[in-house]
Amino acid sequence: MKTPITIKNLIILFFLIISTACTLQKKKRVITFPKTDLAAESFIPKPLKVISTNSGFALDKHTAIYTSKNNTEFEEVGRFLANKIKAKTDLDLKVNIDEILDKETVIYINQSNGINHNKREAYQLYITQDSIILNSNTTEGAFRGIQTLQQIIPETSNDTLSSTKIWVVPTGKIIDSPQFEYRGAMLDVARHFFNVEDVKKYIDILAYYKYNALHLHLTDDQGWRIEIKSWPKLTEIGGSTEVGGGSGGFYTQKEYSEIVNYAAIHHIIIVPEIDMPGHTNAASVSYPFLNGNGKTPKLYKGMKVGFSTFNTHKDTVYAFIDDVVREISALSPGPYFHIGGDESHVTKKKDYIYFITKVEKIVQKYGKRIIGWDEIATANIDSTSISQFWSSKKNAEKAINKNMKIIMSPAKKAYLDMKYDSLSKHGLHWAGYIPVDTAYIWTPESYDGIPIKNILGIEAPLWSETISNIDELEYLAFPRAIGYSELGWTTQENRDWENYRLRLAKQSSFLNRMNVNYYPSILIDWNKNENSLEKIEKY
Ligand code: TNX
Repeated sequence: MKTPITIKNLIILFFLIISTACTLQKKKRVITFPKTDLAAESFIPKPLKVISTNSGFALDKHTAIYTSKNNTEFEEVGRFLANKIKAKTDLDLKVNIDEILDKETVIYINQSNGINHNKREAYQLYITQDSIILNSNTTEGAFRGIQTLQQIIPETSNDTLSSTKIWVVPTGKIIDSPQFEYRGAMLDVARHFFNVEDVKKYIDILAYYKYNALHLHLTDDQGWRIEIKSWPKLTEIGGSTEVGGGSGGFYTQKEYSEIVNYAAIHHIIIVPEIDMPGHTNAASVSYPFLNGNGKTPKLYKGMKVGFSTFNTHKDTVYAFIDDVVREISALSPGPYFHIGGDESHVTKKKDYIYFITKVEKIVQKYGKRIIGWDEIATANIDSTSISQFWSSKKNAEKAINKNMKIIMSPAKKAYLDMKYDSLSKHGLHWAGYIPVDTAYIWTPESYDGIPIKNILGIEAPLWSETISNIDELEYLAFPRAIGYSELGWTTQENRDWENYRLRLAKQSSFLNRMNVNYYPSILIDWNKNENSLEKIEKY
């Protein structure tokens, strides 16, 4: 009697399988997607490799996001994506919910050791009709990958394809990794102060374009902008004014940590800069024993550079610097501490060299690597220290001879505070005008003969002598900062101005949605339906 029972069971099992398959089949909508082309999407920065498969993934209210099990950092990336999708489409996607069966489309964000790539931020995206799989070895990679994904979710749903609203994501495969490991922007909060909310908004936009560092120029002649508990007058006195005589301001340590944490959620490190031995008037007004230029320091509201210096001979000055570096380093998880070092025109050469070498050791004691403006390469410093190239080829050669890494910020190409043209409302032009094409068309990989093996990355500095609020900040930073993101991420073979300007034109919908006051350069045919005409009239 054994055999018939088995046959009966098999028959039951067979019908069970058939009926389940039919139910699943019934649930699955058959959607005929319009032909898509993933490779033609307006990504910025352009990924390394994009292959189109010409169909569509239906993002809709049934889509669920799943992230690698027991990995809270990946789960945070999933939630970050869900929030961004909500802001763009108003869809409320669930993250890591238990039941999966009735979900028709799924986004998986996977920690996978299978990405054969030595760059931490590498990721791969596989988009098919049913699923989007994002693989990366690291959380940073997953985070960069979801920026790419955000860029291909359309602004509007296609309501003719199905009874529910769906957003059609083009299918295909993306293999991506950055060319340079350091992709930074710098904000000068010393000449004019920008509050925590302003900095957070800047971070939001930078993260979307895969920046990974924000350098804060925290001190200068006109202002000291970060609380140092052991030296309270720095902010009390030194933080009390700014260029033009406004009331200045500063970050309490709590506020600075708020910026650091906000940046960390966006996988951006904060690079704190205490500029010295020059650009130190605000510190010397607060504590006159620091001063080394023989004059009585007074609060300064002008725009000149090069008149101030610390006294490089006093032990008390180095004890002061030790406290400052210790307090700031404890609040800054990133690996770098920027010591400035530029334009110390009233510091004797031998004193400058002595000073930089001593300060390098203080910074190293607190576990950080120094970055300094290109002049620091004139001192006797370690190959582990980093030179930020802004103008002197000679200093770059010195850095190369010392086997140092270099961050590329040539003023003629990468200074966000240079005017676009003679009509620009804000900005300076000592290094020239930098229209949107000039900002993009140059090769950091070989600029001024600096070999690529020495280049850590690129950074776009925004000095704030001529800007005092977020609208003015955005006017100078955007759209040029978008181009610098591509110079840092995308290889030279994949960059092309004519192609870039078309992709840049498409960024207006994101920039408008984020309420960014970008400069509507006439070199770009901004999408006409995005209120940009209104903006063009405004300028
Ligand atoms: C030069 S670049 C400076 C800054 C000014 C800037 C204005 C550099 C290291 N120093 O102090 O703000 O020019 O463009």
